[in-house]
Amino acid sequence: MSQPVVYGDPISTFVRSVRLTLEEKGVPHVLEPVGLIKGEHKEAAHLARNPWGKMPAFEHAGETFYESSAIMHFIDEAFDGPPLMPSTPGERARVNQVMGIVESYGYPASITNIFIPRVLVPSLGGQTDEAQVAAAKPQAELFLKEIDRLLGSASFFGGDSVSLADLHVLPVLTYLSATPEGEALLAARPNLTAWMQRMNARASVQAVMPAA
Ligand SMILES: N[C@@H](CCC(=O)N[C@@H](CS)C(=O)NCC(=O)O)C(=O)O
Repeated sequence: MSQPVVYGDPISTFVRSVRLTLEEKGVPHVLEPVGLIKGEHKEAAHLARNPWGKMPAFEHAGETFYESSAIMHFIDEAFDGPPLMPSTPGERARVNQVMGIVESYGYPASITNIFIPRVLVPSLGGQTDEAQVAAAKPQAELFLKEIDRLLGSASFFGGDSVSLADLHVLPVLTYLSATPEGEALLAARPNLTAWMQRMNARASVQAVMPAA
């Protein structure tokens, strides 16, 4: 059977989460590049895959999906390899809760309103909107406080082994920690910092996010 295809840019957090999921399951895949900076996700070819003009999109054996959490659950259920969801309803709800937090609160605060204006915009010759960054800091702080609480003293968000929640959080925290704001917020969270180090040592992370 042909390999699953991920459409997107390797720098995108949600593309990274989907690719990390495939790597953790041991599933070889094809990355079909869609340039984020070039705006290729707003062109007709990609809009046909995802009408919202977002990445990733995903294709396997004639089925196509978008929305990273749906894709990640599909991969976990459709392929052999270690399960990436815990076994009890409570633990599963916790993993889904963390994934929802990433999508609804963590990503907008950390990426849209801190990483992009602080790092990406200047790298492209623009100027940081300081008011945008300052306004996002309390939300980023709450994001870290809450996921720190949910992680607690566990090794991973789903318990003893890596879960989809870990794979959704990591790419966002990696970019946030590359900003002075994120670095300061993370310095106050030793459990989360240790979790990041554990994650960064994984072969999947080194394959998908080699600079992490
Ligand atoms: N809820 C979507 C969000 C996808 C998303 O926002 N992707 C970003 C890249 S990390 C994107 O496509 N941004 C381009 C844009 O908003 O124009 C998912 O989980 O797949």
